[in-house]
Amino acid sequence: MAFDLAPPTGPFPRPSFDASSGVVTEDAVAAIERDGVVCLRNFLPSNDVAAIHAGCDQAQANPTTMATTIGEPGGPSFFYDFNVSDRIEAFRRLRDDTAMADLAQQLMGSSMVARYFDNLFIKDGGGGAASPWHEDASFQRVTGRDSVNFWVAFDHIPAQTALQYLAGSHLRDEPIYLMGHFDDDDDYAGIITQNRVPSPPPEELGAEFEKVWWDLNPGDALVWFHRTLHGAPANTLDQVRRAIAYIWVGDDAYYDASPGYTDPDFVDPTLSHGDRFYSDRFPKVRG
Ligand SMILES: O=C(O)CCC(=O)C(=O)O
Repeated sequence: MAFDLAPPTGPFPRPSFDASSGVVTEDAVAAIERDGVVCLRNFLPSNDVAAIHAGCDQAQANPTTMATTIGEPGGPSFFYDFNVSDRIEAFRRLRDDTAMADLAQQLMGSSMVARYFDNLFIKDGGGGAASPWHEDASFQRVTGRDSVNFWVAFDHIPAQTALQYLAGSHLRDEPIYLMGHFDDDDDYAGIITQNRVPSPPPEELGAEFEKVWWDLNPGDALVWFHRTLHGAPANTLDQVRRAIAYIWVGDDAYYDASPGYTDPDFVDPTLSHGDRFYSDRFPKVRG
């Protein structure tokens, strides 16, 4: 079965769940446990989105050394940077003053939640780079089940440019697939290889699992486990596509101090290999 990131067509394969109250139903918890991903509607009130759009402009105008911009000069770019919530108030508020950590706690079924990092994504319209198939575990120093990516949309994101997931792929009983660079023209050397294996070709992944996706409005969110395989096509719309991912960990999360690096490499020398994943650097925010 051919498998790629072509925009999916047809009805959405899965329901979505309202998150405006800051609490979700047990059905939403069952969905993420089964599929490894769940779609939450109305997580962020739409009148909060304007401040966030300004925050995106601010982040892009002031990139850190961790930032990457993929694309030819003058063409559409795919920009991403990290820990914007540490320096831009709109993203700090989104992290600290919303029900995000509560929802992450509920979806993981965890007694505690700790903060790991955040990752802002800005894809210009008009094409540019895709987000290749990957599992977030390959970019993290976390083993165990409880690491979720809470990804919030700031624009309308139709199927044409939506994230796609392989439902149930988080349950694979096999090593993590090695981290691959989002930029086809770039590569990694010296990355963590312990307990990791090269990723099989995408068409082999696609043969095993059902592909799922949703159309999103600004303020909707997708939440998935770090072992769920996912990717997204290039943004071929004529408008920008902005989103941020906050990474939260729970009870079943352990620090991976393996030699090598991740991109970027958020380390904590006070933690030893196999320690529960929380510390001053990665603070507990619930429990
Ligand atoms: O927004 C995208 O296209 C990429 C998001 C993603 O892959 C991630 O957060 O892991």
